This record gives sequence, structure tokens and C-alpha cells, in this order.
Amino acid sequence: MEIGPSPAVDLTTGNGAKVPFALPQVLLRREGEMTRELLLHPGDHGLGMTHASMAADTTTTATCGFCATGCGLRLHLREGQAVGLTPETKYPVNLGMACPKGWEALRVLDSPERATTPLLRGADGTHRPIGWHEAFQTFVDGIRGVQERHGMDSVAFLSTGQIPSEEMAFLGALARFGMGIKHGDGNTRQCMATAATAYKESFGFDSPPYTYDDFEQSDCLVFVGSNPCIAHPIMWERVLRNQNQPEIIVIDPRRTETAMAATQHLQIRPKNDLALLYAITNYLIQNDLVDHDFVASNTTGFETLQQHVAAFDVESVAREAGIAPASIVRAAEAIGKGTAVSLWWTMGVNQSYQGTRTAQAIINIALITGNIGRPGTGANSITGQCNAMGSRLWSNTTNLMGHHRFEEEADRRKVADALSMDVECIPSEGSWKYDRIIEGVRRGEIKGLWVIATNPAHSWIDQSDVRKLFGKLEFMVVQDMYHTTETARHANLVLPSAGWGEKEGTFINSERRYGLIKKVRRAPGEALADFQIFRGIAHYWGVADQFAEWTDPEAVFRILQRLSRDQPCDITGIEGYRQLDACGGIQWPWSEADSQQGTLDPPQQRRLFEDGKFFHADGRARLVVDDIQSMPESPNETYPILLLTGRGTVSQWHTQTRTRQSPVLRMLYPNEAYVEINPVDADELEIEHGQTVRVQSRRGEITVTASITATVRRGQAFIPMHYDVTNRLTLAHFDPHSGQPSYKDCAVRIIPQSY
Ligand SMILES: Nc1nc2c(c(=O)[nH]1)N[C@H]1C(S)=C(S)[C@@H](COP(=O)(O)OP(=O)(O)OC[C@H]3O[C@@H](n4cnc5c(=O)[nH]c(N)nc54)[C@H](O)[C@@H]3O)O[C@H]1N2
Ligand SMILES: Nc1nc2c(c(=O)[nH]1)N[C@H]1C(S)=C(S)[C@@H](COP(=O)(O)OP(=O)(O)OC[C@H]3O[C@@H](n4cnc5c(=O)[nH]c(N)nc54)[C@H](O)[C@@H]3O)O[C@H]1N2
Ligand code: SF4
Ligand SMILES: [Mo]
Repeated sequence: MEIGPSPAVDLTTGNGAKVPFALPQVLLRREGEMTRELLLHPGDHGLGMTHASMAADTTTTATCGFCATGCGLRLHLREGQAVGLTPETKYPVNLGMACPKGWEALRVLDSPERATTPLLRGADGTHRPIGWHEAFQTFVDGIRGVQERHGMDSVAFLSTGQIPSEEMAFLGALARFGMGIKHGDGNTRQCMATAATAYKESFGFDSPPYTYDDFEQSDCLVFVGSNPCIAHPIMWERVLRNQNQPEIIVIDPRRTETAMAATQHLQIRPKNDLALLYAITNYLIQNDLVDHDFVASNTTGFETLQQHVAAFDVESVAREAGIAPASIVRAAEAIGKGTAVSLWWTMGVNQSYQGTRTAQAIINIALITGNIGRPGTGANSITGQCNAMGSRLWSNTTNLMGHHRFEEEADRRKVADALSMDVECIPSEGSWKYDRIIEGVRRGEIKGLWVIATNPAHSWIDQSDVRKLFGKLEFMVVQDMYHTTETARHANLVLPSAGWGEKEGTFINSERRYGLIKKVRRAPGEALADFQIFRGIAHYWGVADQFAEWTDPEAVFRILQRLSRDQPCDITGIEGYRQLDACGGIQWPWSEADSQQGTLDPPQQRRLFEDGKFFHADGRARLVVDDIQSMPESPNETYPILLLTGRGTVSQWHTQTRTRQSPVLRMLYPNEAYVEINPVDADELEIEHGQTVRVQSRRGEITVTASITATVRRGQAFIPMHYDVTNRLTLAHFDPHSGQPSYKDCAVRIIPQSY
């Protein structure tokens, strides 16, 4: 193997003092472990401050790395390594509870599928292990080569909501300010883009207003396109602790576990939400269930809203939506007459071709009834991945980091100053969105792709198309914990990453709470924390000086604090990791001014908009409405069934790269793909429970097992997203405002295998 000149690596001691360090030639020769050791900073074998105590047999806490509930877990250590865990009783999020994924969080780290060394694809198409030096050099040559051959615009990255904010920011800054990569987006486009877009337009900032205590304080909770029993089970546990005997209204085309537990289930035909929410709004206005004072003082657009929704009468909307008119009235009455009403939404809304407007129709209802800023209220988007919120704030993709604007010179200057970088390195426009990047690959505009902690060959909509497109790339890098993902198989270069539990940083959960993750395990083989990979890339790319301050996660947290100054998400008042650790996490905002008001530590449950002031310049929230669009691919005679997709069980996580590594979790869910079909449809199609069937859409065909269940209505079917075949069927269409894929509506037909 060729060994380059001895690069100078700037290492930092645990207490932040810089130690300029020249990587000795002899150590580079001893590839692997030694190079890896040198890339780790000395404090990296545990959280610097708790290092001493963690070395003994003891415990420490960390936030869970699966969903955005952000539960606190207590890790039990032997000689500084975690050997077991229990849910943390004192953490304000989960109060001693955890779901099976949380319980099994350590187990999934040990697996033969872990990527333990960088892998390079040879001419024969197989991957062979290489050392980090060669990997970094290959990375730089590969990406630079594409930029030189095809222009600076020809490289993109796809990132994630599952790495800490510090890594997220490092990636975004390195790629866009250091390497001149023009386009980058993340899997949060598949997930949260709609909510972010809706909040921004309605509230003036991407700002989920709630705190989890609201689950317990409401007397009426409305869940739209949300199945917390499966997807956010500990949030659901918080609902169960509600002492007000609340009305629980679920709007979902399927009779989900959550719907079964509700007091009202509006089992609407898919994509009738917008009309339904307008009909409810109309009913509230017609019956004077409106908080006129709040509307007059704190909103704009009420008259337009009133005129717009007047066309949505209960009877005709009910007919279209396939539900009884009385059920709409009952829901509207509960919302209108409740004293603390909270409205929650998740992917049944966000993943819709009119998702942004639907989310805003939910926001409108909270606003006109004055259900915001008080305990138990709010128009509340539930986040998906552990750090989807961090991605919204810090990924530096379509927004300049910290929710600044690339287009604004003042914002570029502020960010450049906070980063001590030259303002010239900050581009004046945001990135293409995910779908446009994919389209760029198709058109030959994008030739180099760097994929970090996401598995688009499984999860992107209309997957066969995406897999084909990856073949058109000249250079593709996948940075993942496992080398076996569907996407890693397409890569020229695989960079092995440490995962949750093997590194430190912060996640932001659904209620805006920064929580800490810690290194309690050694990553296997030569795998490195993404943070260290970015550091290595900065060095080999020749921009280490630009990132001299980015020595360790907490140093970057300080940078994020500076960037947040005077934004609604200001966190300048947080003392540092130690305070996050001691306080059970801290919700944004927590500014210097907040922290100087007498309380040393922030109160644990804080919500936004208590003063009725929103983030638009005039302080008012916008009531936004739009016309109803029809479904682009409605069922017809040839494809008579509407396919829904989503979460299958509590124990499966997304593309299963992680959850399938746990024998316990694997026992808790069906290992083979299945389709849920209504019994009447099954009868007509002569399909029996457990039989193999073919599901066909205009884009592909899959073979799965039939599961006959009345939880789906006639004319509809459901396939969980966790199986790698599901997205062969889906139709690539998007919300026009957010660019989020509409994963939950396409037409299919189902035929028994024997035909
Ligand atoms: N166990 C587990 N938990 C998870 C995840 C996981 O993979 N596994 N993933 C996490 C992530 S990233 C996310 S984003 C969340 C997602 O959490 P959820 O959004 O709660 O989960 P989904 O099953 O995708 O979709 C929710 C519901 O939307 C309904 N739906 C479909 N179409 C429509 C429609 O037109 N209108 C309405 N009203 N509803 C509709 C579906 O029937 C489904 O029950 O879960 C998080 N939690
Ligand atoms: N049909 C359909 N498709 C969907 C959805 C749907 O409802 N229906 N939901 C969509 C939604 S909401 C989402 S969020 C996406 C999720 O889609 P993906 O992001 O593609 O799914 P994951 O399996 O979570 O992929 C994360 C990858 O990151 C790796 N990883 C985990 N931790 C780390 C780390 O610390 N560092 C590195 N480098 N790698 C790490 C994991 O091994 C895994 O390969 O799927 C979307 N796709
Ligand atoms: S609910 Fe979410 S955060 Fe809590 S233990 Fe389960 S996966 Fe982890
Ligand atoms: Mo998601």
C-alpha cells in the first residue's frame, strides 16, 4: 500500500488545550488501529468529565438513539464499557420507561454486519478492506476528481436525522464551506420537511411549541396520521398518565393500535384530511367556537380562512371521506368545547402531496380556538428520528445553519463570524432538495454522491429507479455502521462508523430538548465516530486550519451556541455538556438572558408562545389555506387498491439495519414482508391468510405474505416500510412546498401467487 507524506494532525486534549501533532511516518505504516488511535482525541474514550467515574464499575446516562421521543437510558458499566442498560427513572421524558428498541440499544452494536474497516470496491466489483490513510486519500481523490471533471456542482451529499448535532454541523460546514460541495440534503426530507415548512410559514420559525407534559395536561388530544402506540410508545405512555379522562380523537385510514385505544376514530379515506380539517374549521366558525380575542390579537388571515372553509360543509366532506357526518360534528364539538386541546400529527400528514397545507390546517384550528401557549395545548408535529430536529436546525443544507438564510448577506456574515471563517466561503444559495438531487443524478448533473447514515436504496420512494440511478454515479461513498446496507452495496468506498453508544454529542428531541449521548463502548475494529471521519477528511482535503476549532463535539457545541445567538432557538445560556447531563436535557430556547434570571437550571417543561407572540416580524401567526388537489394515482379498474405504508411494529426500525441485529427484537416482529388486506377484498380475490401474493404497481412487483385483517378498509392495503421491497411499489410524488415524498398513496393490485 502506498504511504503518503506525513500529515500534521491537530489533536486536542480532553481539557481543550491544543497539542499540534505530526503524525509520525512509522505510525502511518502501522495502519489501522494506530491511525485510528491518532484520530481519536484523548478524551474520546468516555465523556471527558465523567471519564474517571466511568472507568470504575458504575453507571451513567445517555439519550436513546432510535426515535425522537428521546428517552433517557441508564447505562451500566464495567471497566468503562456498557454491559447493560435500564430506562432512567429521573429523566423528564420517559420517567423510567423504555420501548424494546431502547432496551436493546446496546445489543445491536455487536454484529458481524458491522463495518470494521474502510472498504474499497475493486474492478471485479467486490469490496476489499483498506486502511484509513488510503480511505481518506481515495475519498479526496474521488470527490475532487469528479469536481474537476464535471464542475463543482457535480457532487452532493445525503445525510440524516440520526447523528448528533455536532456531527451534523461538521458535515454541513465541511462539505459546503470547506469542500465546495454545492448540494446536500438528508433523510429528514422524507420525514420532517413538511412540518418544518408549515411551521416556518405559519409561525415565522420552525418551532414545535410543546413539551411532553402537554400529553398529560390536555382534556382533548387529536392525533392526525399518527400512530404513537407503535411509533412513539413512550409518548403514548405519557398520554395514558393523563388524569383528565381526555377525549382522544384519531384520524387515520387504518384502525391502528392507537385508533383502537381512542375515544373517537375518524377512519377517513386517505388524503381527505385537508377537506376534513376545513370542515371542522368551518363548523367551529359557524358555531362560534372561536377564540376571537386570540385571533384578533395574534393572527392574520382569519377572514380569508373563514371564506375559504365556508365551502366545506360537514355532509359533503363526510361523504367524500367515507365517514359519518355525525362523527365530524362530534370531533368538532370536542375540539371547540375542550379547555386544553392539543393537536398532534406525524407521517400520515407530512408524507402527503398536500402535507404542508394539511399541517397548516391543523395549526389553524389550534390558533382559532386559542389552543396554543397554555398547558395541554398546541399544534404539535411529532418528530421521527432521534435527531431529526438537529438536522432541521444544523445540517446546513437548504437553510444556512441555525435556521439562517443563505440568501441574506447579514446572515452569512453572522455565521462566518461565529465560525471564524471567511464570509466568501459561504454560498449565497441553499442546496437542491433531495428529489432534485436524485433528478440531478438521472440527468447526469450529479456524478459524485456521499451518503451518511441513511439507506436510500431501501427508503427512498420508487426504489428501483433510485438503485438504477446509483449505477450512473462515477464515485459513491457510504458512511455507515454496517457494511451490509442496500446502499453500501452500491458504494465505491465504505467508511465504517461508530454508532450510538460509541461516541458523544447531542440530539434534539420532539419537544426541542437537547439531550446528551456518550461513548460507553469501543467501536469495533477500525470504525471511527463520524466526527473523527469528518476531521480526517478536513485534514486530507487540506482545510484543517479552517476547522481548527472543531476539535471535539463539545467544542462544536460551543460553536452551535454562538450560531444560535438571538435566534428563537437561542441556546447561549446552556453551560455545556455537564449541565445538559445534570438537568435531564434542556429545551431550546435557553439564552444567556434566560439563564441570568435567577434560576440556575432551566425548568424542565417549557412551551413556546405563552405570550401569544409568534416569530414573524409583526408577532402574528399566519392562517394559511389552499385548494384541494386530487390524488395523482387513484385506484382504477386495473390497480384497484390504494397502498398505505408506514411503521409495522414497535421493534422494527426503518430499514432494519440496526433492529435486525438483535435476536430479541427479531423475535418480536414478522421477519418476512407482508401485506395487510381487508377480509372482504381477500374473499373477492380468493386470498387466504398466510398465502403468498403478488403486489403490483405501475413501477414494480413484489411477492409477500397476505395478512388478512379488518384494520384496513376495503380497497386499501398496508405494507410496513421496514421491508426492502416496499418502495419498489411507491410512486415518486411530493409536496410542492416541502419536497417531502408522498409515501402513503399509490395504486396497486394484489393477485394470489398461483395465478
Ligand atoms: N417502531 C418504530 N418507531 C418509529 C420508527 C420506526 O421505524 N419504528 N420511525 C420513527 C420515524 S423516523 C418516524 S417519521 C415516525 C413515524 O411515526 P408515524 O407517522 O406515527 O408512523 P407511520 O406508520 O409512518 O404513519 C402514521 C399513520 O399514518 C396513517 N396514514 C396514512 N395515510 C394517511 C392519510 O392520508 N391520512 C391520515 N390521517 N393518516 C394516514 C397510517 O395509516 C399510519 O397509521 O416514527 C418514529 N418511530
Ligand atoms: N414507503 C415508505 N418509505 C419510507 C417511509 C414510509 O413511511 N413509507 N418513511 C420515511 C421516513 S419518515 C424516514 S425517517 C426514512 C428512514 O430511512 P433511512 O434513513 O434510509 O433508514 P435507516 O434504516 O434509519 O437508515 C439509517 C442508516 O444509518 C446507519 N447509522 C445509524 N447510526 C449511524 C451513525 O451514527 N453513523 C453512521 N454513519 N451511520 C449510522 C444505519 O445503519 C442505517 O443504515 O424512511 C422513509 N421511507
Ligand atoms: S420510545 Fe423511542 S427514544 Fe424511547 S426507548 Fe423507544 S426508541 Fe428509544
Ligand atoms: Mo422519519
